[in-house]
Amino acid sequence: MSTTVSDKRDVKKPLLFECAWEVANKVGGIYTVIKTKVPVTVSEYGDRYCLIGPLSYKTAPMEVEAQEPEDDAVRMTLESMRSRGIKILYGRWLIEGAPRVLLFDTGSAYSHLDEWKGDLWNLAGIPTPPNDHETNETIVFGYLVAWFLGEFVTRELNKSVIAHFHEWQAGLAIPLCRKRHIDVTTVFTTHATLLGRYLCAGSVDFYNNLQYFDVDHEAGKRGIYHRYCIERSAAHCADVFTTVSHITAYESEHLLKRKPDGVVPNGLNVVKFQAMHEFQNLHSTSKAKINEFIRGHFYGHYDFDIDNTLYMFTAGRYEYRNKGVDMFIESLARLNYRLQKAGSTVTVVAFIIMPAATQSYTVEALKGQAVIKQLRDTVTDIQTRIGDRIFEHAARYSGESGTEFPSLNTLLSDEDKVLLKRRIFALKRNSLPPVTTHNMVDDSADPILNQIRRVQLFNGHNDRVKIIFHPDFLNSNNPILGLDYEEFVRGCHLGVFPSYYEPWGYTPAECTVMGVPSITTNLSGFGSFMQDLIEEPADEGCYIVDRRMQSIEESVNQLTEYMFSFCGKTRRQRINQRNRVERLSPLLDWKNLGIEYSKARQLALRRAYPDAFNDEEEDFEFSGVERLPFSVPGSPRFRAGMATPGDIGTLTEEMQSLGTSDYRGTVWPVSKEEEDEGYPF
Ligand code: G6P
Ligand code: 1S3
Repeated sequence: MSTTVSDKRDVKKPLLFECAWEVANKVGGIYTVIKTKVPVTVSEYGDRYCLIGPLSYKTAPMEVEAQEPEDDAVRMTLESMRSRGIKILYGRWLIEGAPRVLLFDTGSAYSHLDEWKGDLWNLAGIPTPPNDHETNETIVFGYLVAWFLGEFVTRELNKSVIAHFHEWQAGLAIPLCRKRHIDVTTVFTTHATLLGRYLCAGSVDFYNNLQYFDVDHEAGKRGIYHRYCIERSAAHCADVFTTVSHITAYESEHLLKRKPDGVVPNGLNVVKFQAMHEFQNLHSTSKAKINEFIRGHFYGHYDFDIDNTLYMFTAGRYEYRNKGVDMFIESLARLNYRLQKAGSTVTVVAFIIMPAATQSYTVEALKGQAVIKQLRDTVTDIQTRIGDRIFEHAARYSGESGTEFPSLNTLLSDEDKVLLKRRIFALKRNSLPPVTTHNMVDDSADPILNQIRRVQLFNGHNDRVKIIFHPDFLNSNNPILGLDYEEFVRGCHLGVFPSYYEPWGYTPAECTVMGVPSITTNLSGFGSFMQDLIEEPADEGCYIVDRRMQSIEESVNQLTEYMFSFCGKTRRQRINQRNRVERLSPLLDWKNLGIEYSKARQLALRRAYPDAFNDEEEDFEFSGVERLPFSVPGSPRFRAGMATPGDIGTLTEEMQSLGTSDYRGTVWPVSKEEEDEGYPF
C-alpha cells in the first residue's frame, strides 16, 4: 500500500505532519477539530509534531510566533524553498500545546500554477478550469506541501514520516506523494464529501439513493467535477482513509468509492469544573445577559414573564436544509400552536444564529437596546437620589416618634416622575418586535425569513413562541446580543440541531460539554454516536430525532413533541437535566477520542513499513492519552460493549485483511446482490 517501502526508517518515534486548510486559519468546523486536538497530539508526539497550513496574513500574525526551525532537515528544506521565492512562516501556533506550525503563502507560488495544472492533468488526469479560485488555491497548496515533504524526506532518512491530511482542500498532496514515490505514509480524513453536501442541499432523497448516484454525472452537473476528482484521488491514494462518523463513512463508500478504514470521531477539550454548581452559576449569569437583550428587543411588547421564558437556539453555517433550519421553524410553529392550545404561560424565544449577507443592524434592533439602556440608567439615577433622600432624612432624625422614615411621596420627586414617564413613553411602538436583528442583503429571497413569513411567527402578543434571527456571528463587542458564542450557549436552555446533512456536528457536542441539553438527529454523526453509546439518550438530555426511518411529517412531530415536553419541565427538572448532560462530556473528550487518531496513524505505519511490525507484542502502543474514568454518581447507562468511546473504531490490519472495516454503516437496507458486488475500483 505504501508509496515506497523503506526498512531503514524508525517507526517507533515517527514524525507527524498534519495538514489542513484551517490550520491557524478559522473557516469552519475543521479549525475546531485541529485546534482542540492539538494538546492530546502534542502530548503523544511532542516536537515531532508539526502542522501545515496556508499562510493567511489576516490571522497568522496574531496566532503564530515566528521561529527558526531547530531541525536541520526542516531548516534546509525551508531555505531551499525560500531561495525559489516561496514565502513561508514557521513557528509556534499560540494555542494550548503550542505546536510547531508551517504556513505556506500560496500567493508566492502562483507563477507555477499553470505548470502544476498541466502536471496534475498528466499525472492524475485531473482537469482544472481556469477561474475556480478555491481549486487554484488547493493546487498551489498541494504542490507546495508535496514539494516540502519530498525534499524533507531526502534529508531526514532515519525517522518514518506520517503525513495526515484533512479534507479535499489539503488532500491534493496525497496523489502527488504517491506518484512521486515520496517516502511518507499518508492518512486522509474527510469531514464531509463534496457531492454529499451538494446533493443534500438540493431536494434529493439522499440516503435512500446513495448507492445509485452516478457520481461523475452528478459532480459534472453541479460544476464540481474537478474538485470531486481531487477529493476522490486523495481518498484512494491515501494509505489510510478515515472519516468522522459512521454515517459519513457510508456516504464516502458510495460517493468516493472507497470504504473508509475507520472512523475518527471529533472531540473537544473538556474543562471540568470542580463542582457542578459552578457551571450552573454560569448558566444563570449568561442567561441574565440574554434577558437584558430580550427586554430591549421586545420593548413595547414585553408582556411576558421573563422568569418563565425558555431560550432555544440553533446555530451554524447557513445551510438551510442541511442544518435542518426548515424543520426547526416548522416545528416552532407547531410548538406555538400546542402551547397556545394548552393554555401554557411559558414563552419560548427561539434564536437562529447563522451568518448571512447583511448590510447593518436594523434601526429598530439598535433602538430597542438604546431605549432599554436609557430606562435602566434613569432608574439607577433615581435609585441613587432616593437613597440620598432616605439617608439625609435618617441623618437629620430629630427623635420625634413616627418621623423616622420620609413619606413615600417625597421620595420620588416630580422631576424624577417626569423623567421616568418620558422613558416609559419612549418604549411605545406600533410595530411588532422584529424577527431579524440585521438588514439582510436579500431579504425577500432569504429562505429562513421566507419560511418564518410562511408560518407567520411574527412575535405577536399571542404567540407563545417568539423568533429572533441573528444573521451574524456572536461577539461580546456587538452592540446587540453582545455575548461570545460560549456565553450565549450557556445562557440558553436547549440547543436544537435537526440536521439532514451533518457529518459530525460540533454544535450539539459543545452544548453537551457545557451542560446544555440538545436535540439532534440520527442523520448527524454526533447524534448517531451518542445513540450508539447511550441506552436512553433522551434521559440524559440528548434528544435524537429519527430522520432516517420516519416521514418528514413524523420527524417534525417528534421534534415538536420534544420541545413541547421540555417546556413542561420545572426549573428543578431543568437543573437536574443540565447536570446529567454535563456528565456525558468525557465521552467527547479528546483524552478519550484521540486514541482513534493514534490507531489510524499506527495503521498507516504498518501499511507503509510492514516489516517493521512483525511481532504481536509490538502491537499498538499508545502513550500520551489519559483515559477518563466515568466515576461520577448516577452516570448514564451505556450500551453493552460500548462503554469506552475509544472502542468504537478498531482499526486493525487483521480486520482489513478480512475485508471488513470498523465502521458500521449497516442501518440502510442493502440488497443481497449489492452486498456481493465488488467495488468498482
Ligand atoms: C442555575 C442556577 C440557579 C437558577 C437556575 C435557573 O441552576 O444555579 O440558581 O435558579 O440556573 O435555571 P433555568 O433553567 O430556569 O434557567
Ligand atoms: C464539517 O463542517 P460543516 O459544518 O461544513 O466538518 C465538521 C468537523 O468535522 C463537522 O462537525 C461538520 O458536521 C461538517 O459539516
